[in-house]
Amino acid sequence: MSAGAPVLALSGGVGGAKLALGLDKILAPGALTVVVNTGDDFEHLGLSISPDIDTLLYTLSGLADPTRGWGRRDESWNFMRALTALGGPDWFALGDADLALHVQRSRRLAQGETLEAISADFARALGVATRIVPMCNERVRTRLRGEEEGWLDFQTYFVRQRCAPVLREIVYEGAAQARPRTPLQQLAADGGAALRALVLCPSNPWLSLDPILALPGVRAALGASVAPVIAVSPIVAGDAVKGPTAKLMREFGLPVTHGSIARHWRGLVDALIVDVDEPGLRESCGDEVEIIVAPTLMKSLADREHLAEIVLQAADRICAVRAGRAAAPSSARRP
Ligand code: FO1
Repeated sequence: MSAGAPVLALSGGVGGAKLALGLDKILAPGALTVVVNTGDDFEHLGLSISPDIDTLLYTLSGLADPTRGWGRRDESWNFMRALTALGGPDWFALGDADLALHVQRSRRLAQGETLEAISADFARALGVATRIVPMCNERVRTRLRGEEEGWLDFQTYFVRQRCAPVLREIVYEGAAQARPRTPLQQLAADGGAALRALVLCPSNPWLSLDPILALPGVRAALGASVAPVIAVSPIVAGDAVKGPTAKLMREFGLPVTHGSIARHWRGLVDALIVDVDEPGLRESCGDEVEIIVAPTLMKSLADREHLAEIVLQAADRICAVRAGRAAAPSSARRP
């Protein structure tokens, strides 16, 4: 299939951005659209912060800090030093160059512009051809109920309390009232007929992708997609690569296995890419789902591009099989 055919990816967090970079590098400029989670967004110091949009923006523009995965590389921290000296909150680190982006976004939002328009301008300004689209423009907030702590905002849980609270419940406040942005509306309208692939990046399903699927019509659109839906499991060597995925799964009584991820995506995906096979994985996926065993730990750029190739090859294979079937009598694809 041509490198120019459009691909839609859903992503959030650092892990998702890694695969998005691999897709960005192997596809033609502008072929990739990434719909990004905004459930992590919050207001801090009077600024509107959109961490998952920024992580993707910095990752695709080569500005991301390679160690942390979030924020910019080669940062200076004069602002944080001065803020702390004034008794300001120091738990959420804002580098000097990163701060400029938050100030500019906040200023433009306050003038009534949309997060979508601002994000598109930032991508252009940073030379990113891939379309970076927030899942919606309305305020949606992932909130978590800790066993001891009660309800927490996402960044309070994730950064301030370093994911220590034992989670009992997750809600995506505002999702039901939000309007999914154009790529998702397009998917609902045409079933992704023009898409080469629809990719669920290896983000935390519960924290980074479910907010997107919680928007009206998105889960149904995914389930009805004629484009192949390819998911990459965020579990590697029986654990999460980074962040609270494994801990969250244990707290929800889920085995930290690809089987749990497969059950979470059951009925939505056509292929699941895992680092190792597991007994019973096929049953967890549901019939007709292809299980692909491939290296999913992305340390280098080559790893990111290689995994992206595997994702697209899976999609092309599924398309070819379907095209072949189209000649034969039609068969129901998914239960
Ligand atoms: N994560 C941290 O663990 N500590 C921080 O101080 C921190 C600051 C920060 C600033 C800007 C930004 O865009 C992201 C930042 N993150 C920080 C990461 C952020 O909390 C997470 O990347 C997402 O919310 C989870 O995917």
